[in-house]
Amino acid sequence: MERMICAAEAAEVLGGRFGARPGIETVSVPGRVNLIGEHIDYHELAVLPMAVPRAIHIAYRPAAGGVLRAVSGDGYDEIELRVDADLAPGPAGDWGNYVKAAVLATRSRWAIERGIEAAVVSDLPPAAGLSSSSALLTGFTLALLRANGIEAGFEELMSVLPEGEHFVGTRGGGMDHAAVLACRAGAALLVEFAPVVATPVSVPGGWEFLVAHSLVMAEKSGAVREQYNSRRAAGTAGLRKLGFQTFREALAGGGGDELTARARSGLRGEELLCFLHVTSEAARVREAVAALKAADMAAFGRLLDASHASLRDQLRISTPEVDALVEAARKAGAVGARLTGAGFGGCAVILCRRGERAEVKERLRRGHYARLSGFDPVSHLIDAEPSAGALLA
Ligand code: NG1
Repeated sequence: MERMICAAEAAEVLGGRFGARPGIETVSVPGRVNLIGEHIDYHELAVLPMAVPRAIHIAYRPAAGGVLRAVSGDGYDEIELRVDADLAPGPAGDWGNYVKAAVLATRSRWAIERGIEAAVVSDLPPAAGLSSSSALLTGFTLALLRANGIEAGFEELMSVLPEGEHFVGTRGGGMDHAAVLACRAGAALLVEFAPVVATPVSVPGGWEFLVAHSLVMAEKSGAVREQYNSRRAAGTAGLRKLGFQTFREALAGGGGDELTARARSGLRGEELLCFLHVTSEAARVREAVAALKAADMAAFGRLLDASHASLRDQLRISTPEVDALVEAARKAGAVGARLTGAGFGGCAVILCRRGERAEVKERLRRGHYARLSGFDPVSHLIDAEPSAGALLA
């Protein structure tokens, strides 16, 4: 039986490390799985993520003198900094970078004086494409704001969090922050940008999603970061060569064959491939939202498959391990499957008919995972019930 980690455990860790004084509050931020719309949020195109029932829980209490001290239940190094200090990033992969990013994001809009004592526990697998980094950044931002008596809303938070994440070095978009804040239980979230608008779209009762790990860590704060950023740069370079300022402008005429022909005659190599991924994925998001609203599971499944093919062949962010997992999921009875998140490892999102998910999991376990070492069913197969974001939990 899966053991759920909860906020009370973070409070225990906090009391154990910093003393059991009163005044402890908690904030829980879920991870998210992106159903469709991959590597397009940073081009300000709409995406369709959903929060998952795994989260980062932070227990905190205001601390005097502007000092922030944080411990993690997973044994990472303790962090201590001043909330008014000049903060520079530490080594890539250091969890303190996300805490510093939260301080800077908060300070970019609000005046804060109090620090916090904080403890973090999590059952969200890291580096899996499930947004553990954005959940950490968002959680510390909310804790700092609340400890300073500031209650911020969705738009205000969205005005600082994506930019805050750039401190860590990834030129990502705002999908993750929107999802971990604003998802509703039972629904996916259509996130549009400039301006940011988040609209829940109910997941039909007959659908179930499964998240399965490829067992390859997608450590985006490490080497993969350059790869990730290069896809964004190539897409933007292609866009400019064709004379557009934004992808929305490029797609304003409806996209389709005419735009594809123009790209094929004007672009080559990386720029062409990235451009074609972005424009085709934008169309798939539109169709996926229509399929979700119409409860057309077969159409949604085909769109997942087509998205995977584009991520593998055009954007080239899949790996043999993720391709094998996606293939195994389809053979195991999934209606559709694709890589989810930043890529270069991480997870697949798998669509199943209600009642068949357990069987799909069992087949993956007996077939695909039996050949691999390091498989742990609790961390690597997640029943992705559509969950609530931090502002709605
Ligand atoms: P994950 O899967 O959390 O690494 C990253 C970006 C998203 C988006 C996806 C790809 C961050 C914080 N997250 O997500 O904005 O671009 O990749 O669709 O940069």
